[in-house]
Amino acid sequence: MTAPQADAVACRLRDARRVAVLGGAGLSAGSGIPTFRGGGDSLWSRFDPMRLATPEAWQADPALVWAWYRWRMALVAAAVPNAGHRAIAALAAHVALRVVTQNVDDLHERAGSRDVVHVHGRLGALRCADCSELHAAALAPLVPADVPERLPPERCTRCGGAVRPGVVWFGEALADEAWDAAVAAMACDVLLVVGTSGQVQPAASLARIAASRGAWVVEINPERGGLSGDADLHWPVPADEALPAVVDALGGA
Ligand code: BV8
Ligand code: ZN
Repeated sequence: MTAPQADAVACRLRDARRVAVLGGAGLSAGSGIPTFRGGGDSLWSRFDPMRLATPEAWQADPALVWAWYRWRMALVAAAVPNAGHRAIAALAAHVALRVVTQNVDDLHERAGSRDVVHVHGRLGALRCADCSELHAAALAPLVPADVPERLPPERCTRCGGAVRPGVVWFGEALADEAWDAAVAAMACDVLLVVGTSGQVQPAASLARIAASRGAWVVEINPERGGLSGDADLHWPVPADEALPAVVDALGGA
């Protein structure tokens, strides 16, 4: 028997011409990637974002920042997509779907989703902090336990500058191309807001943009958060439970 919420979402999806997902760290929690906020092993309960995820932190201590991101790259490399990622990839067989994520991992892509918009960049999209040259990730593989607490950044092959992770830090502008694609995706009939606390702007404003354009918004998150007020339905279950149930209700992958 499917949950009534799964049937309600499937019913909306059947009538939708365009569908979007706005995802956050909760989607990858089921793959063992820690979320940012909240208790347990969340990142910001263990680390100070101002010392690790700002341009000022990079200026002050690039070895510390680089080591922290190498540790996170190793966590992601060791993780596999969960049933939530796989269900989103499967949904694309049923509806015209755009995936917008705040996550910097590649688990959607590895689950089979195409054209994922990463509004906060990607861990693997390395670039030179000085000349912006892109650097394909030809880094030595690491396991999380082996990443030292400090690690000099790789050097740019063009100018010798330090190579930085391709993520958007606090105080940095989002890439125009990603932001424009995200806003365009919000012109949808149904928006699935999955696993985000809605604390970080401007990404959090995307749900309001979709709602103001007439989208029906469902929030899939065990907790209520900053975007609950924009949702027509709050479904308080983990993503890797809810999303496969929606695909089942639609008639399988
Ligand atoms: C900018 C780096 C301007 C990448 C990240 C005061 C008020 C308003 C705004 C501001 C303010 N002061 C400063 C700002 C702006 C600031 C901001 O929003 N700050 C907030 C926090 C106060 N924003 C910025 O600085 C942005 N840039 O504004 O630029 C500008 C313009 C022109 C020129 C120059 C500058 C840039 C923001 C980028 C931030 N980057 N990190 C990295 O290292 O990864 S933030 C970090 O938060 C991640 O990137 C992440 O993507 C993002 C959002 O977090 P969530 O994904 O929502 O994750 P969270 O842990 O919070 O929540 C997880 C949720 O999952 C929870 O709700 C939980 O219940 C749920 N969950 C758990 N398990 C499950 C689940 N759900 C479903 N299933 C489960 N199993
Ligand atoms: Zn360079």
